[in-house]
Amino acid sequence: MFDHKIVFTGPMGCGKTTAIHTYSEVEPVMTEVKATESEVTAIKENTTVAMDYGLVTLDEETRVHLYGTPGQERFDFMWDILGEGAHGIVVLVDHLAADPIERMNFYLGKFDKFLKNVPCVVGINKFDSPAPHNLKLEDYEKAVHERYPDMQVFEVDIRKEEDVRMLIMSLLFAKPKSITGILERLDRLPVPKLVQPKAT
Ligand SMILES: Nc1nc2c(ncn2[C@@H]2O[C@H](COP(=O)(O)OP(=O)(O)O)[C@@H](O)[C@H]2O)c(=O)[nH]1
Ligand SMILES: [Mg+2]
Repeated sequence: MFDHKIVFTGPMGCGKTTAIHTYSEVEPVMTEVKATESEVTAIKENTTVAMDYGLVTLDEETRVHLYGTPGQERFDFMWDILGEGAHGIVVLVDHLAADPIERMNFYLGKFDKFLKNVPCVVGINKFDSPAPHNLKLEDYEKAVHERYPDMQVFEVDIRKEEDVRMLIMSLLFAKPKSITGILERLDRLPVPKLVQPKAT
């Protein structure tokens, strides 16, 4: 069995918990509590305090563990814990935020130390409603590619299973980022068994 760890990150309300709910085949483990801080209650009733967790089996050999980082900065310490050993990182962007590119850059920066070895994709979520700005997908791409020329940027509706799947697949099939990445991947691939030559 090959286990992959994919981390969803991004600011509060970008859709991390929704992504894991949409795709997990087991009842997701959530550490949601009733929000009390005004910065949170202004946005939603519940908030994730430690992490979200879900699991999906792609085939008989491959499982993907899905983790969502907590939204609030006072749980920053969890990000390094979740980033460690990740095989892919999804940065989700709330297109409806006032300053989505600044927020996206902030999260890319937070995970930057992992991005040398670990593939990352950006998912721009909530494209379905009018936003308080005129940003287009190309604007997000331009901002990402200034710093990470190979990183893929997708428009997604994270409530749709196929969109979550696309993000995960693009990470699992991304080309390795470094020798460390190649070695890690080799570790997870089935190695063909050597056939002993028959004695003649
Ligand atoms: N309009 C719209 N709402 C969405 C979309 N994705 C998620 N939401 C809603 O956004 C809210 C916040 O999502 P949540 O998953 O809790 O965000 P988290 O803080 O990143 O875990 C929820 O009420 C979702 O139903 C989307 O693509 N479009
Ligand atoms: Mg959440």
